Amino acid sequence: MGREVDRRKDLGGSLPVENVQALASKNLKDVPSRYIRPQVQFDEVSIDESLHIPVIDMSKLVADQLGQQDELAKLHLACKEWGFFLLINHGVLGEAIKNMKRDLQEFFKLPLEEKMACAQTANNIEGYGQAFVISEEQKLDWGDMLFLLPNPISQRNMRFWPANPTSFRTTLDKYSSELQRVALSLLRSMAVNLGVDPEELANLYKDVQGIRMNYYPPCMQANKVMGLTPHSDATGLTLLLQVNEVQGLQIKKNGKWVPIKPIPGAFIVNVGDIIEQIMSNGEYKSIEHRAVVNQEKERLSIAAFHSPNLDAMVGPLPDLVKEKGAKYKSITNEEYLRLVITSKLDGKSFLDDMKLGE
Ligand SMILES: O=C(O)CCC(=O)C(=O)O
Repeated sequence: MGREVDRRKDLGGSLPVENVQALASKNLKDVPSRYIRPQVQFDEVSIDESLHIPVIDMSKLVADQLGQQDELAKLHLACKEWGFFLLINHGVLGEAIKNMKRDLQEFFKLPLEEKMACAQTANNIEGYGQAFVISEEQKLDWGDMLFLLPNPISQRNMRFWPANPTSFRTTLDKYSSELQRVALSLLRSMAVNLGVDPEELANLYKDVQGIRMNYYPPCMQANKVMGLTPHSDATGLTLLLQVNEVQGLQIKKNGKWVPIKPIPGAFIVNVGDIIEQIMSNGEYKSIEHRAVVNQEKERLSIAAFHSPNLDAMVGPLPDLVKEKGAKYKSITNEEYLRLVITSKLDGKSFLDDMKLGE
């Protein structure tokens, strides 16, 4: 086990809590109170059909393509005004996506004891379980997850990678490298838009990738529980894939929750807190989002998070603070990750803590 793995292990973990898939299979009429959030049913959900999340065509972002400038401008606006967009023509092989969806569904179908072979261990962020549980009192999410760090490859901790289904490891290896490639390419386009060196920025992000695979069981009291607590992603750039046909992602826009309807085959991309801070000094937006639960059907999603290297500084890029001054603090990514992992998910409060006074 390399030094970096040990450093990651020390970053902290989450308190162990009951497996939600097993709990849901009991078909309890009343969900335990730790999952009940009575206010959820009163949250305002937008039904405004005119609110269309931007769609970015990745094939047009590539240099010398017809329409490149227009697509770059669309991407810039999407990052500034939405912080979220759908990505089409991304070039990820359909086969890699299909296999990932299939193997993940197979994994979650396994008996609990088999899935527990990949269970989280104390003080470790990887494995099967839950994240961001820091107290015995806090409300819990109606979902389980498998979190793995496929990159850097040299520091993979295979102890947490499912051996069943047998193709899982090869499938995730392929999927993660494809997504890493897409993320780096998008980051280069964002760098062009922000006026910073694309290769310098891509270099910062070339190593660290985490993949969170979510399983939200159905719930009879779906309107009173939350699949995933409202949060903004503490990382850099997220590529999300909805695995089955069940929708549940909602993003906060103009004070309301807007349900996101994915285009088949597209990724849902969002700017994370580090891009809000490290790249754009507040110009791009890392938007709060959440996952709601379906009353009858299970829902699965896969979020691939891309972050700067552990030794990088998390803070505004020097080129961007010359005129307006830094709006956020700068700390090492290692210190930053430790803070994130040992905090409770709580909207955008974490990013607020990184803000410097006006
Ligand atoms: O399940 C979803 O649609 C959202 C997942 C997500 O936000 C996450 O894993 O951080």
